[in-house]
Amino acid sequence: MSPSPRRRRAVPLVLGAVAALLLATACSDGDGEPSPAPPSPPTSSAPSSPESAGALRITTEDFAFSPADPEVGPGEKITVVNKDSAAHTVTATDGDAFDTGSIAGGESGTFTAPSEAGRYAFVCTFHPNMTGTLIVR
Ligand SMILES: [Cu+2]
Repeated sequence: MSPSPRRRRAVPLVLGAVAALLLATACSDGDGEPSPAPPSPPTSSAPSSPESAGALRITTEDFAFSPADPEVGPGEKITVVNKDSAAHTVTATDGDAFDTGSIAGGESGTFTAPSEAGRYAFVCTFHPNMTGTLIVR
């Protein structure tokens, strides 16, 4: 006689526990769906800061390029930041592969790397002792 009332009580307890588990599972599934998939869109969904997204930067400081031998991908856009007070340029010495034109002191400019792989010497047209080599992979 005594075991049957125990069973009646136990059944709704188990059902309640199962329901709670199902609810908890459903909740965590709902939370988990959007979060575990961040590595998929690397190129398309990053329009906010293209400059900081791995874009190469050359700095001119104390009448020198840093780095002096930047390595870039073909057609990559390069930002040149002039930290001197004098104007500088990043100008390809061979032909007209690229040229930032004059970048005033404290300003920045950009140029686009050639699409063909190779080594491209460049110079500041104002200060011929400022030289570097752009390496296009
Ligand atoms: Cu210069």
